[in-house]
Amino acid sequence: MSSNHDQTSMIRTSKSDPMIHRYAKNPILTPDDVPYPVSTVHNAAVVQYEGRYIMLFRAHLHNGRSVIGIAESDDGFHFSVRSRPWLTPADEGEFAEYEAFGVEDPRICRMDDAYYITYSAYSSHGVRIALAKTHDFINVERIALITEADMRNVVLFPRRFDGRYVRLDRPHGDIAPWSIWMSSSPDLIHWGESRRLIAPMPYHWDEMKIGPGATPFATSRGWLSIYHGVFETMNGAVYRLGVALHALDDPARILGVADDWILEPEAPWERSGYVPNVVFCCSAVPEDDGTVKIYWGAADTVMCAGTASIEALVDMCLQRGRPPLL
Ligand code: BMA
Repeated sequence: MSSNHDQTSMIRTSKSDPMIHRYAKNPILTPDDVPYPVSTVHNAAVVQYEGRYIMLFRAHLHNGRSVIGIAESDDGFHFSVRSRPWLTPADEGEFAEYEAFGVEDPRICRMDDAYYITYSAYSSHGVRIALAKTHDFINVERIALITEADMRNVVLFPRRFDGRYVRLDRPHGDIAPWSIWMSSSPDLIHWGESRRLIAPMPYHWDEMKIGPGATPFATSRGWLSIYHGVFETMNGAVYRLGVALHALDDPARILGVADDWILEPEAPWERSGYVPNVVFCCSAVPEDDGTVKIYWGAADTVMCAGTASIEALVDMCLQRGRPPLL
């Protein structure tokens, strides 16, 4: 057996030994668990807060527009939903104009004892990203709209680099394939120094488009970033998850992008639902035991969770990589 084969088998073997071990009682949250009328529960962000887990999830109301609900858990798998949505479209000012069609796909980043939330704000002007902040997951303060239209999937890094905040973002224009970009800011409000970091790879599982997923987290060998990639088939798009590693001191430097996906729609509730064949990740929670809990929306209808070995994900980026840009 070659050493390369050894590495491969250590990283990933078969469907019976996958990169992400699905929680046995998936889905972990469904519309039936929500005490107000919703038709979906998906694309949720989870963080640890005061020894518990908080989930901010997206839910479609019965008018087709999305709000953000909140749920809490002791173990990261059993969540109970609070009686009212946590973030609904603003009813006055600039945010009201840009959130009129709904708020979607939150990501949470803990930094400086605050929890920052980036979310998609939809309106007749298009979709752009808004930034909000909370200290207690009760009160929430909107800070700024931090992109123009045609931007989704913004995740913040949880520290500054040379004094600047850094985010991964995903502009969607007409010319270049939809890719993962990076921008930086002195104050979280004004962003620039944008550059393209990782592009979809032609004739690959993510050839149609990619976008940031979970808030990146630090490992001893780099920032681990779980992203989504999309392949267009004769039967519609398939959303899968991939993983990339960024240098600890400079996240613009990509150390590896795993060639294979780490999760694809397999379970019945991932293959059918509101939008079939979708696994879409907005958060990952690293644990002290070397595992990471990964959360994904399944078929834009329910929430699922699984665990993975952090070392195995890092190995996959470094040992079975592909070029970030072509
Ligand atoms: C993307 C976003 C996500 C959604 C996904 C699959 O473009 O709209 O919110 O989960 O499509 O439908």
